[in-house]
Amino acid sequence: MRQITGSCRGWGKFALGLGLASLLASVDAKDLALAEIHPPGHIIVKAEELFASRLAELTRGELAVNIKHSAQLGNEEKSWESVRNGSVDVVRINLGGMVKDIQSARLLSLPYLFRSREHMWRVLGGDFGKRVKAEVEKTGAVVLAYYDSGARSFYTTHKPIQKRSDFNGLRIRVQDSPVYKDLISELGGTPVVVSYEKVNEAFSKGEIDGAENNLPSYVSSGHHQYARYYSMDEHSSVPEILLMSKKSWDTLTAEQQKAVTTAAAESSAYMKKLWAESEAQALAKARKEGAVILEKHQVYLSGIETYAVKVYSKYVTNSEDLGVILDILRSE
Ligand code: GTR
Repeated sequence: MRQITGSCRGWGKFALGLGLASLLASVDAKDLALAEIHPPGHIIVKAEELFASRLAELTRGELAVNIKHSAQLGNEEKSWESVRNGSVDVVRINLGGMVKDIQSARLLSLPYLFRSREHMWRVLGGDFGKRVKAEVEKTGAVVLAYYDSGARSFYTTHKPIQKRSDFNGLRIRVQDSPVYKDLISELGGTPVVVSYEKVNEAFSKGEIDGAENNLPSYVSSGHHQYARYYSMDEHSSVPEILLMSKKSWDTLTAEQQKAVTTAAAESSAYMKKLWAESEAQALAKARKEGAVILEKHQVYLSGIETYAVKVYSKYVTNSEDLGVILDILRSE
């Protein structure tokens, strides 16, 4: 517990706009640390700031979220571990980094599964979303919300990727996920696992020739300064997830839990609204700073897709999952 002193730094304009500072000035607040790898200014951190300000408002200052951005609490792998063992209260990670433990995350990470963001959101809003939640909650973490992550595309240092054979001989950074590693191998490249915070270093040391990510992360991380060719193949759309440790969740009153769920849902909706704008801003900044963007029609998708979908046979291993994947592929 700590005394809030009246400082509203980092709580965002929403809290300030509502005159919350004075309301909260003398309330005993329970601090909730939120582990985040992105820096301030990233759209995800903006969503978390809204989560924090709304939660403070809904609980009249009882719960204070302290955003530990820029990997202050360690990398994403560490966050996933910490939220399960209860050593951190809240984490925001990408489902792509949970595949070793969560079968539905493995399926979600399969390349070219979703046709659009809207398609991904519809699938998450249905039975598949319930399955993800159930599998994650078995591990000791409570699912608070999903956030947009757009579509991930490849980017490279020396020449653009346009077709399958362009991967030959390239070392491509991936998250620590067997699905992504196999994807790069199938495409003819060499996967190199590097933690997100260390990717710039790997580029500058010449240890990798490329990576893949969505536009806001490509630019906010500064990867565009090393890998100037961004090829919009949009091979995967794996959402972000906001989780609370069960240990912290159980210390909250029912009313506080309700406030947490509401604030998380509002922050997700807020982010959904801002996502397209944030992609457009990132694209404009990338172009302005010298990135060469290859539009989807300039990337010969068929050659890449044909190889990429070979990984399905390894990860869709039973008839239930096959049914799930076919349903997703066929769904509107
Ligand atoms: C970002 C995502 C992070 C992390 C990162 C990565 O887009 O928001 O959670 O997954 O990509 O590639 O490691």
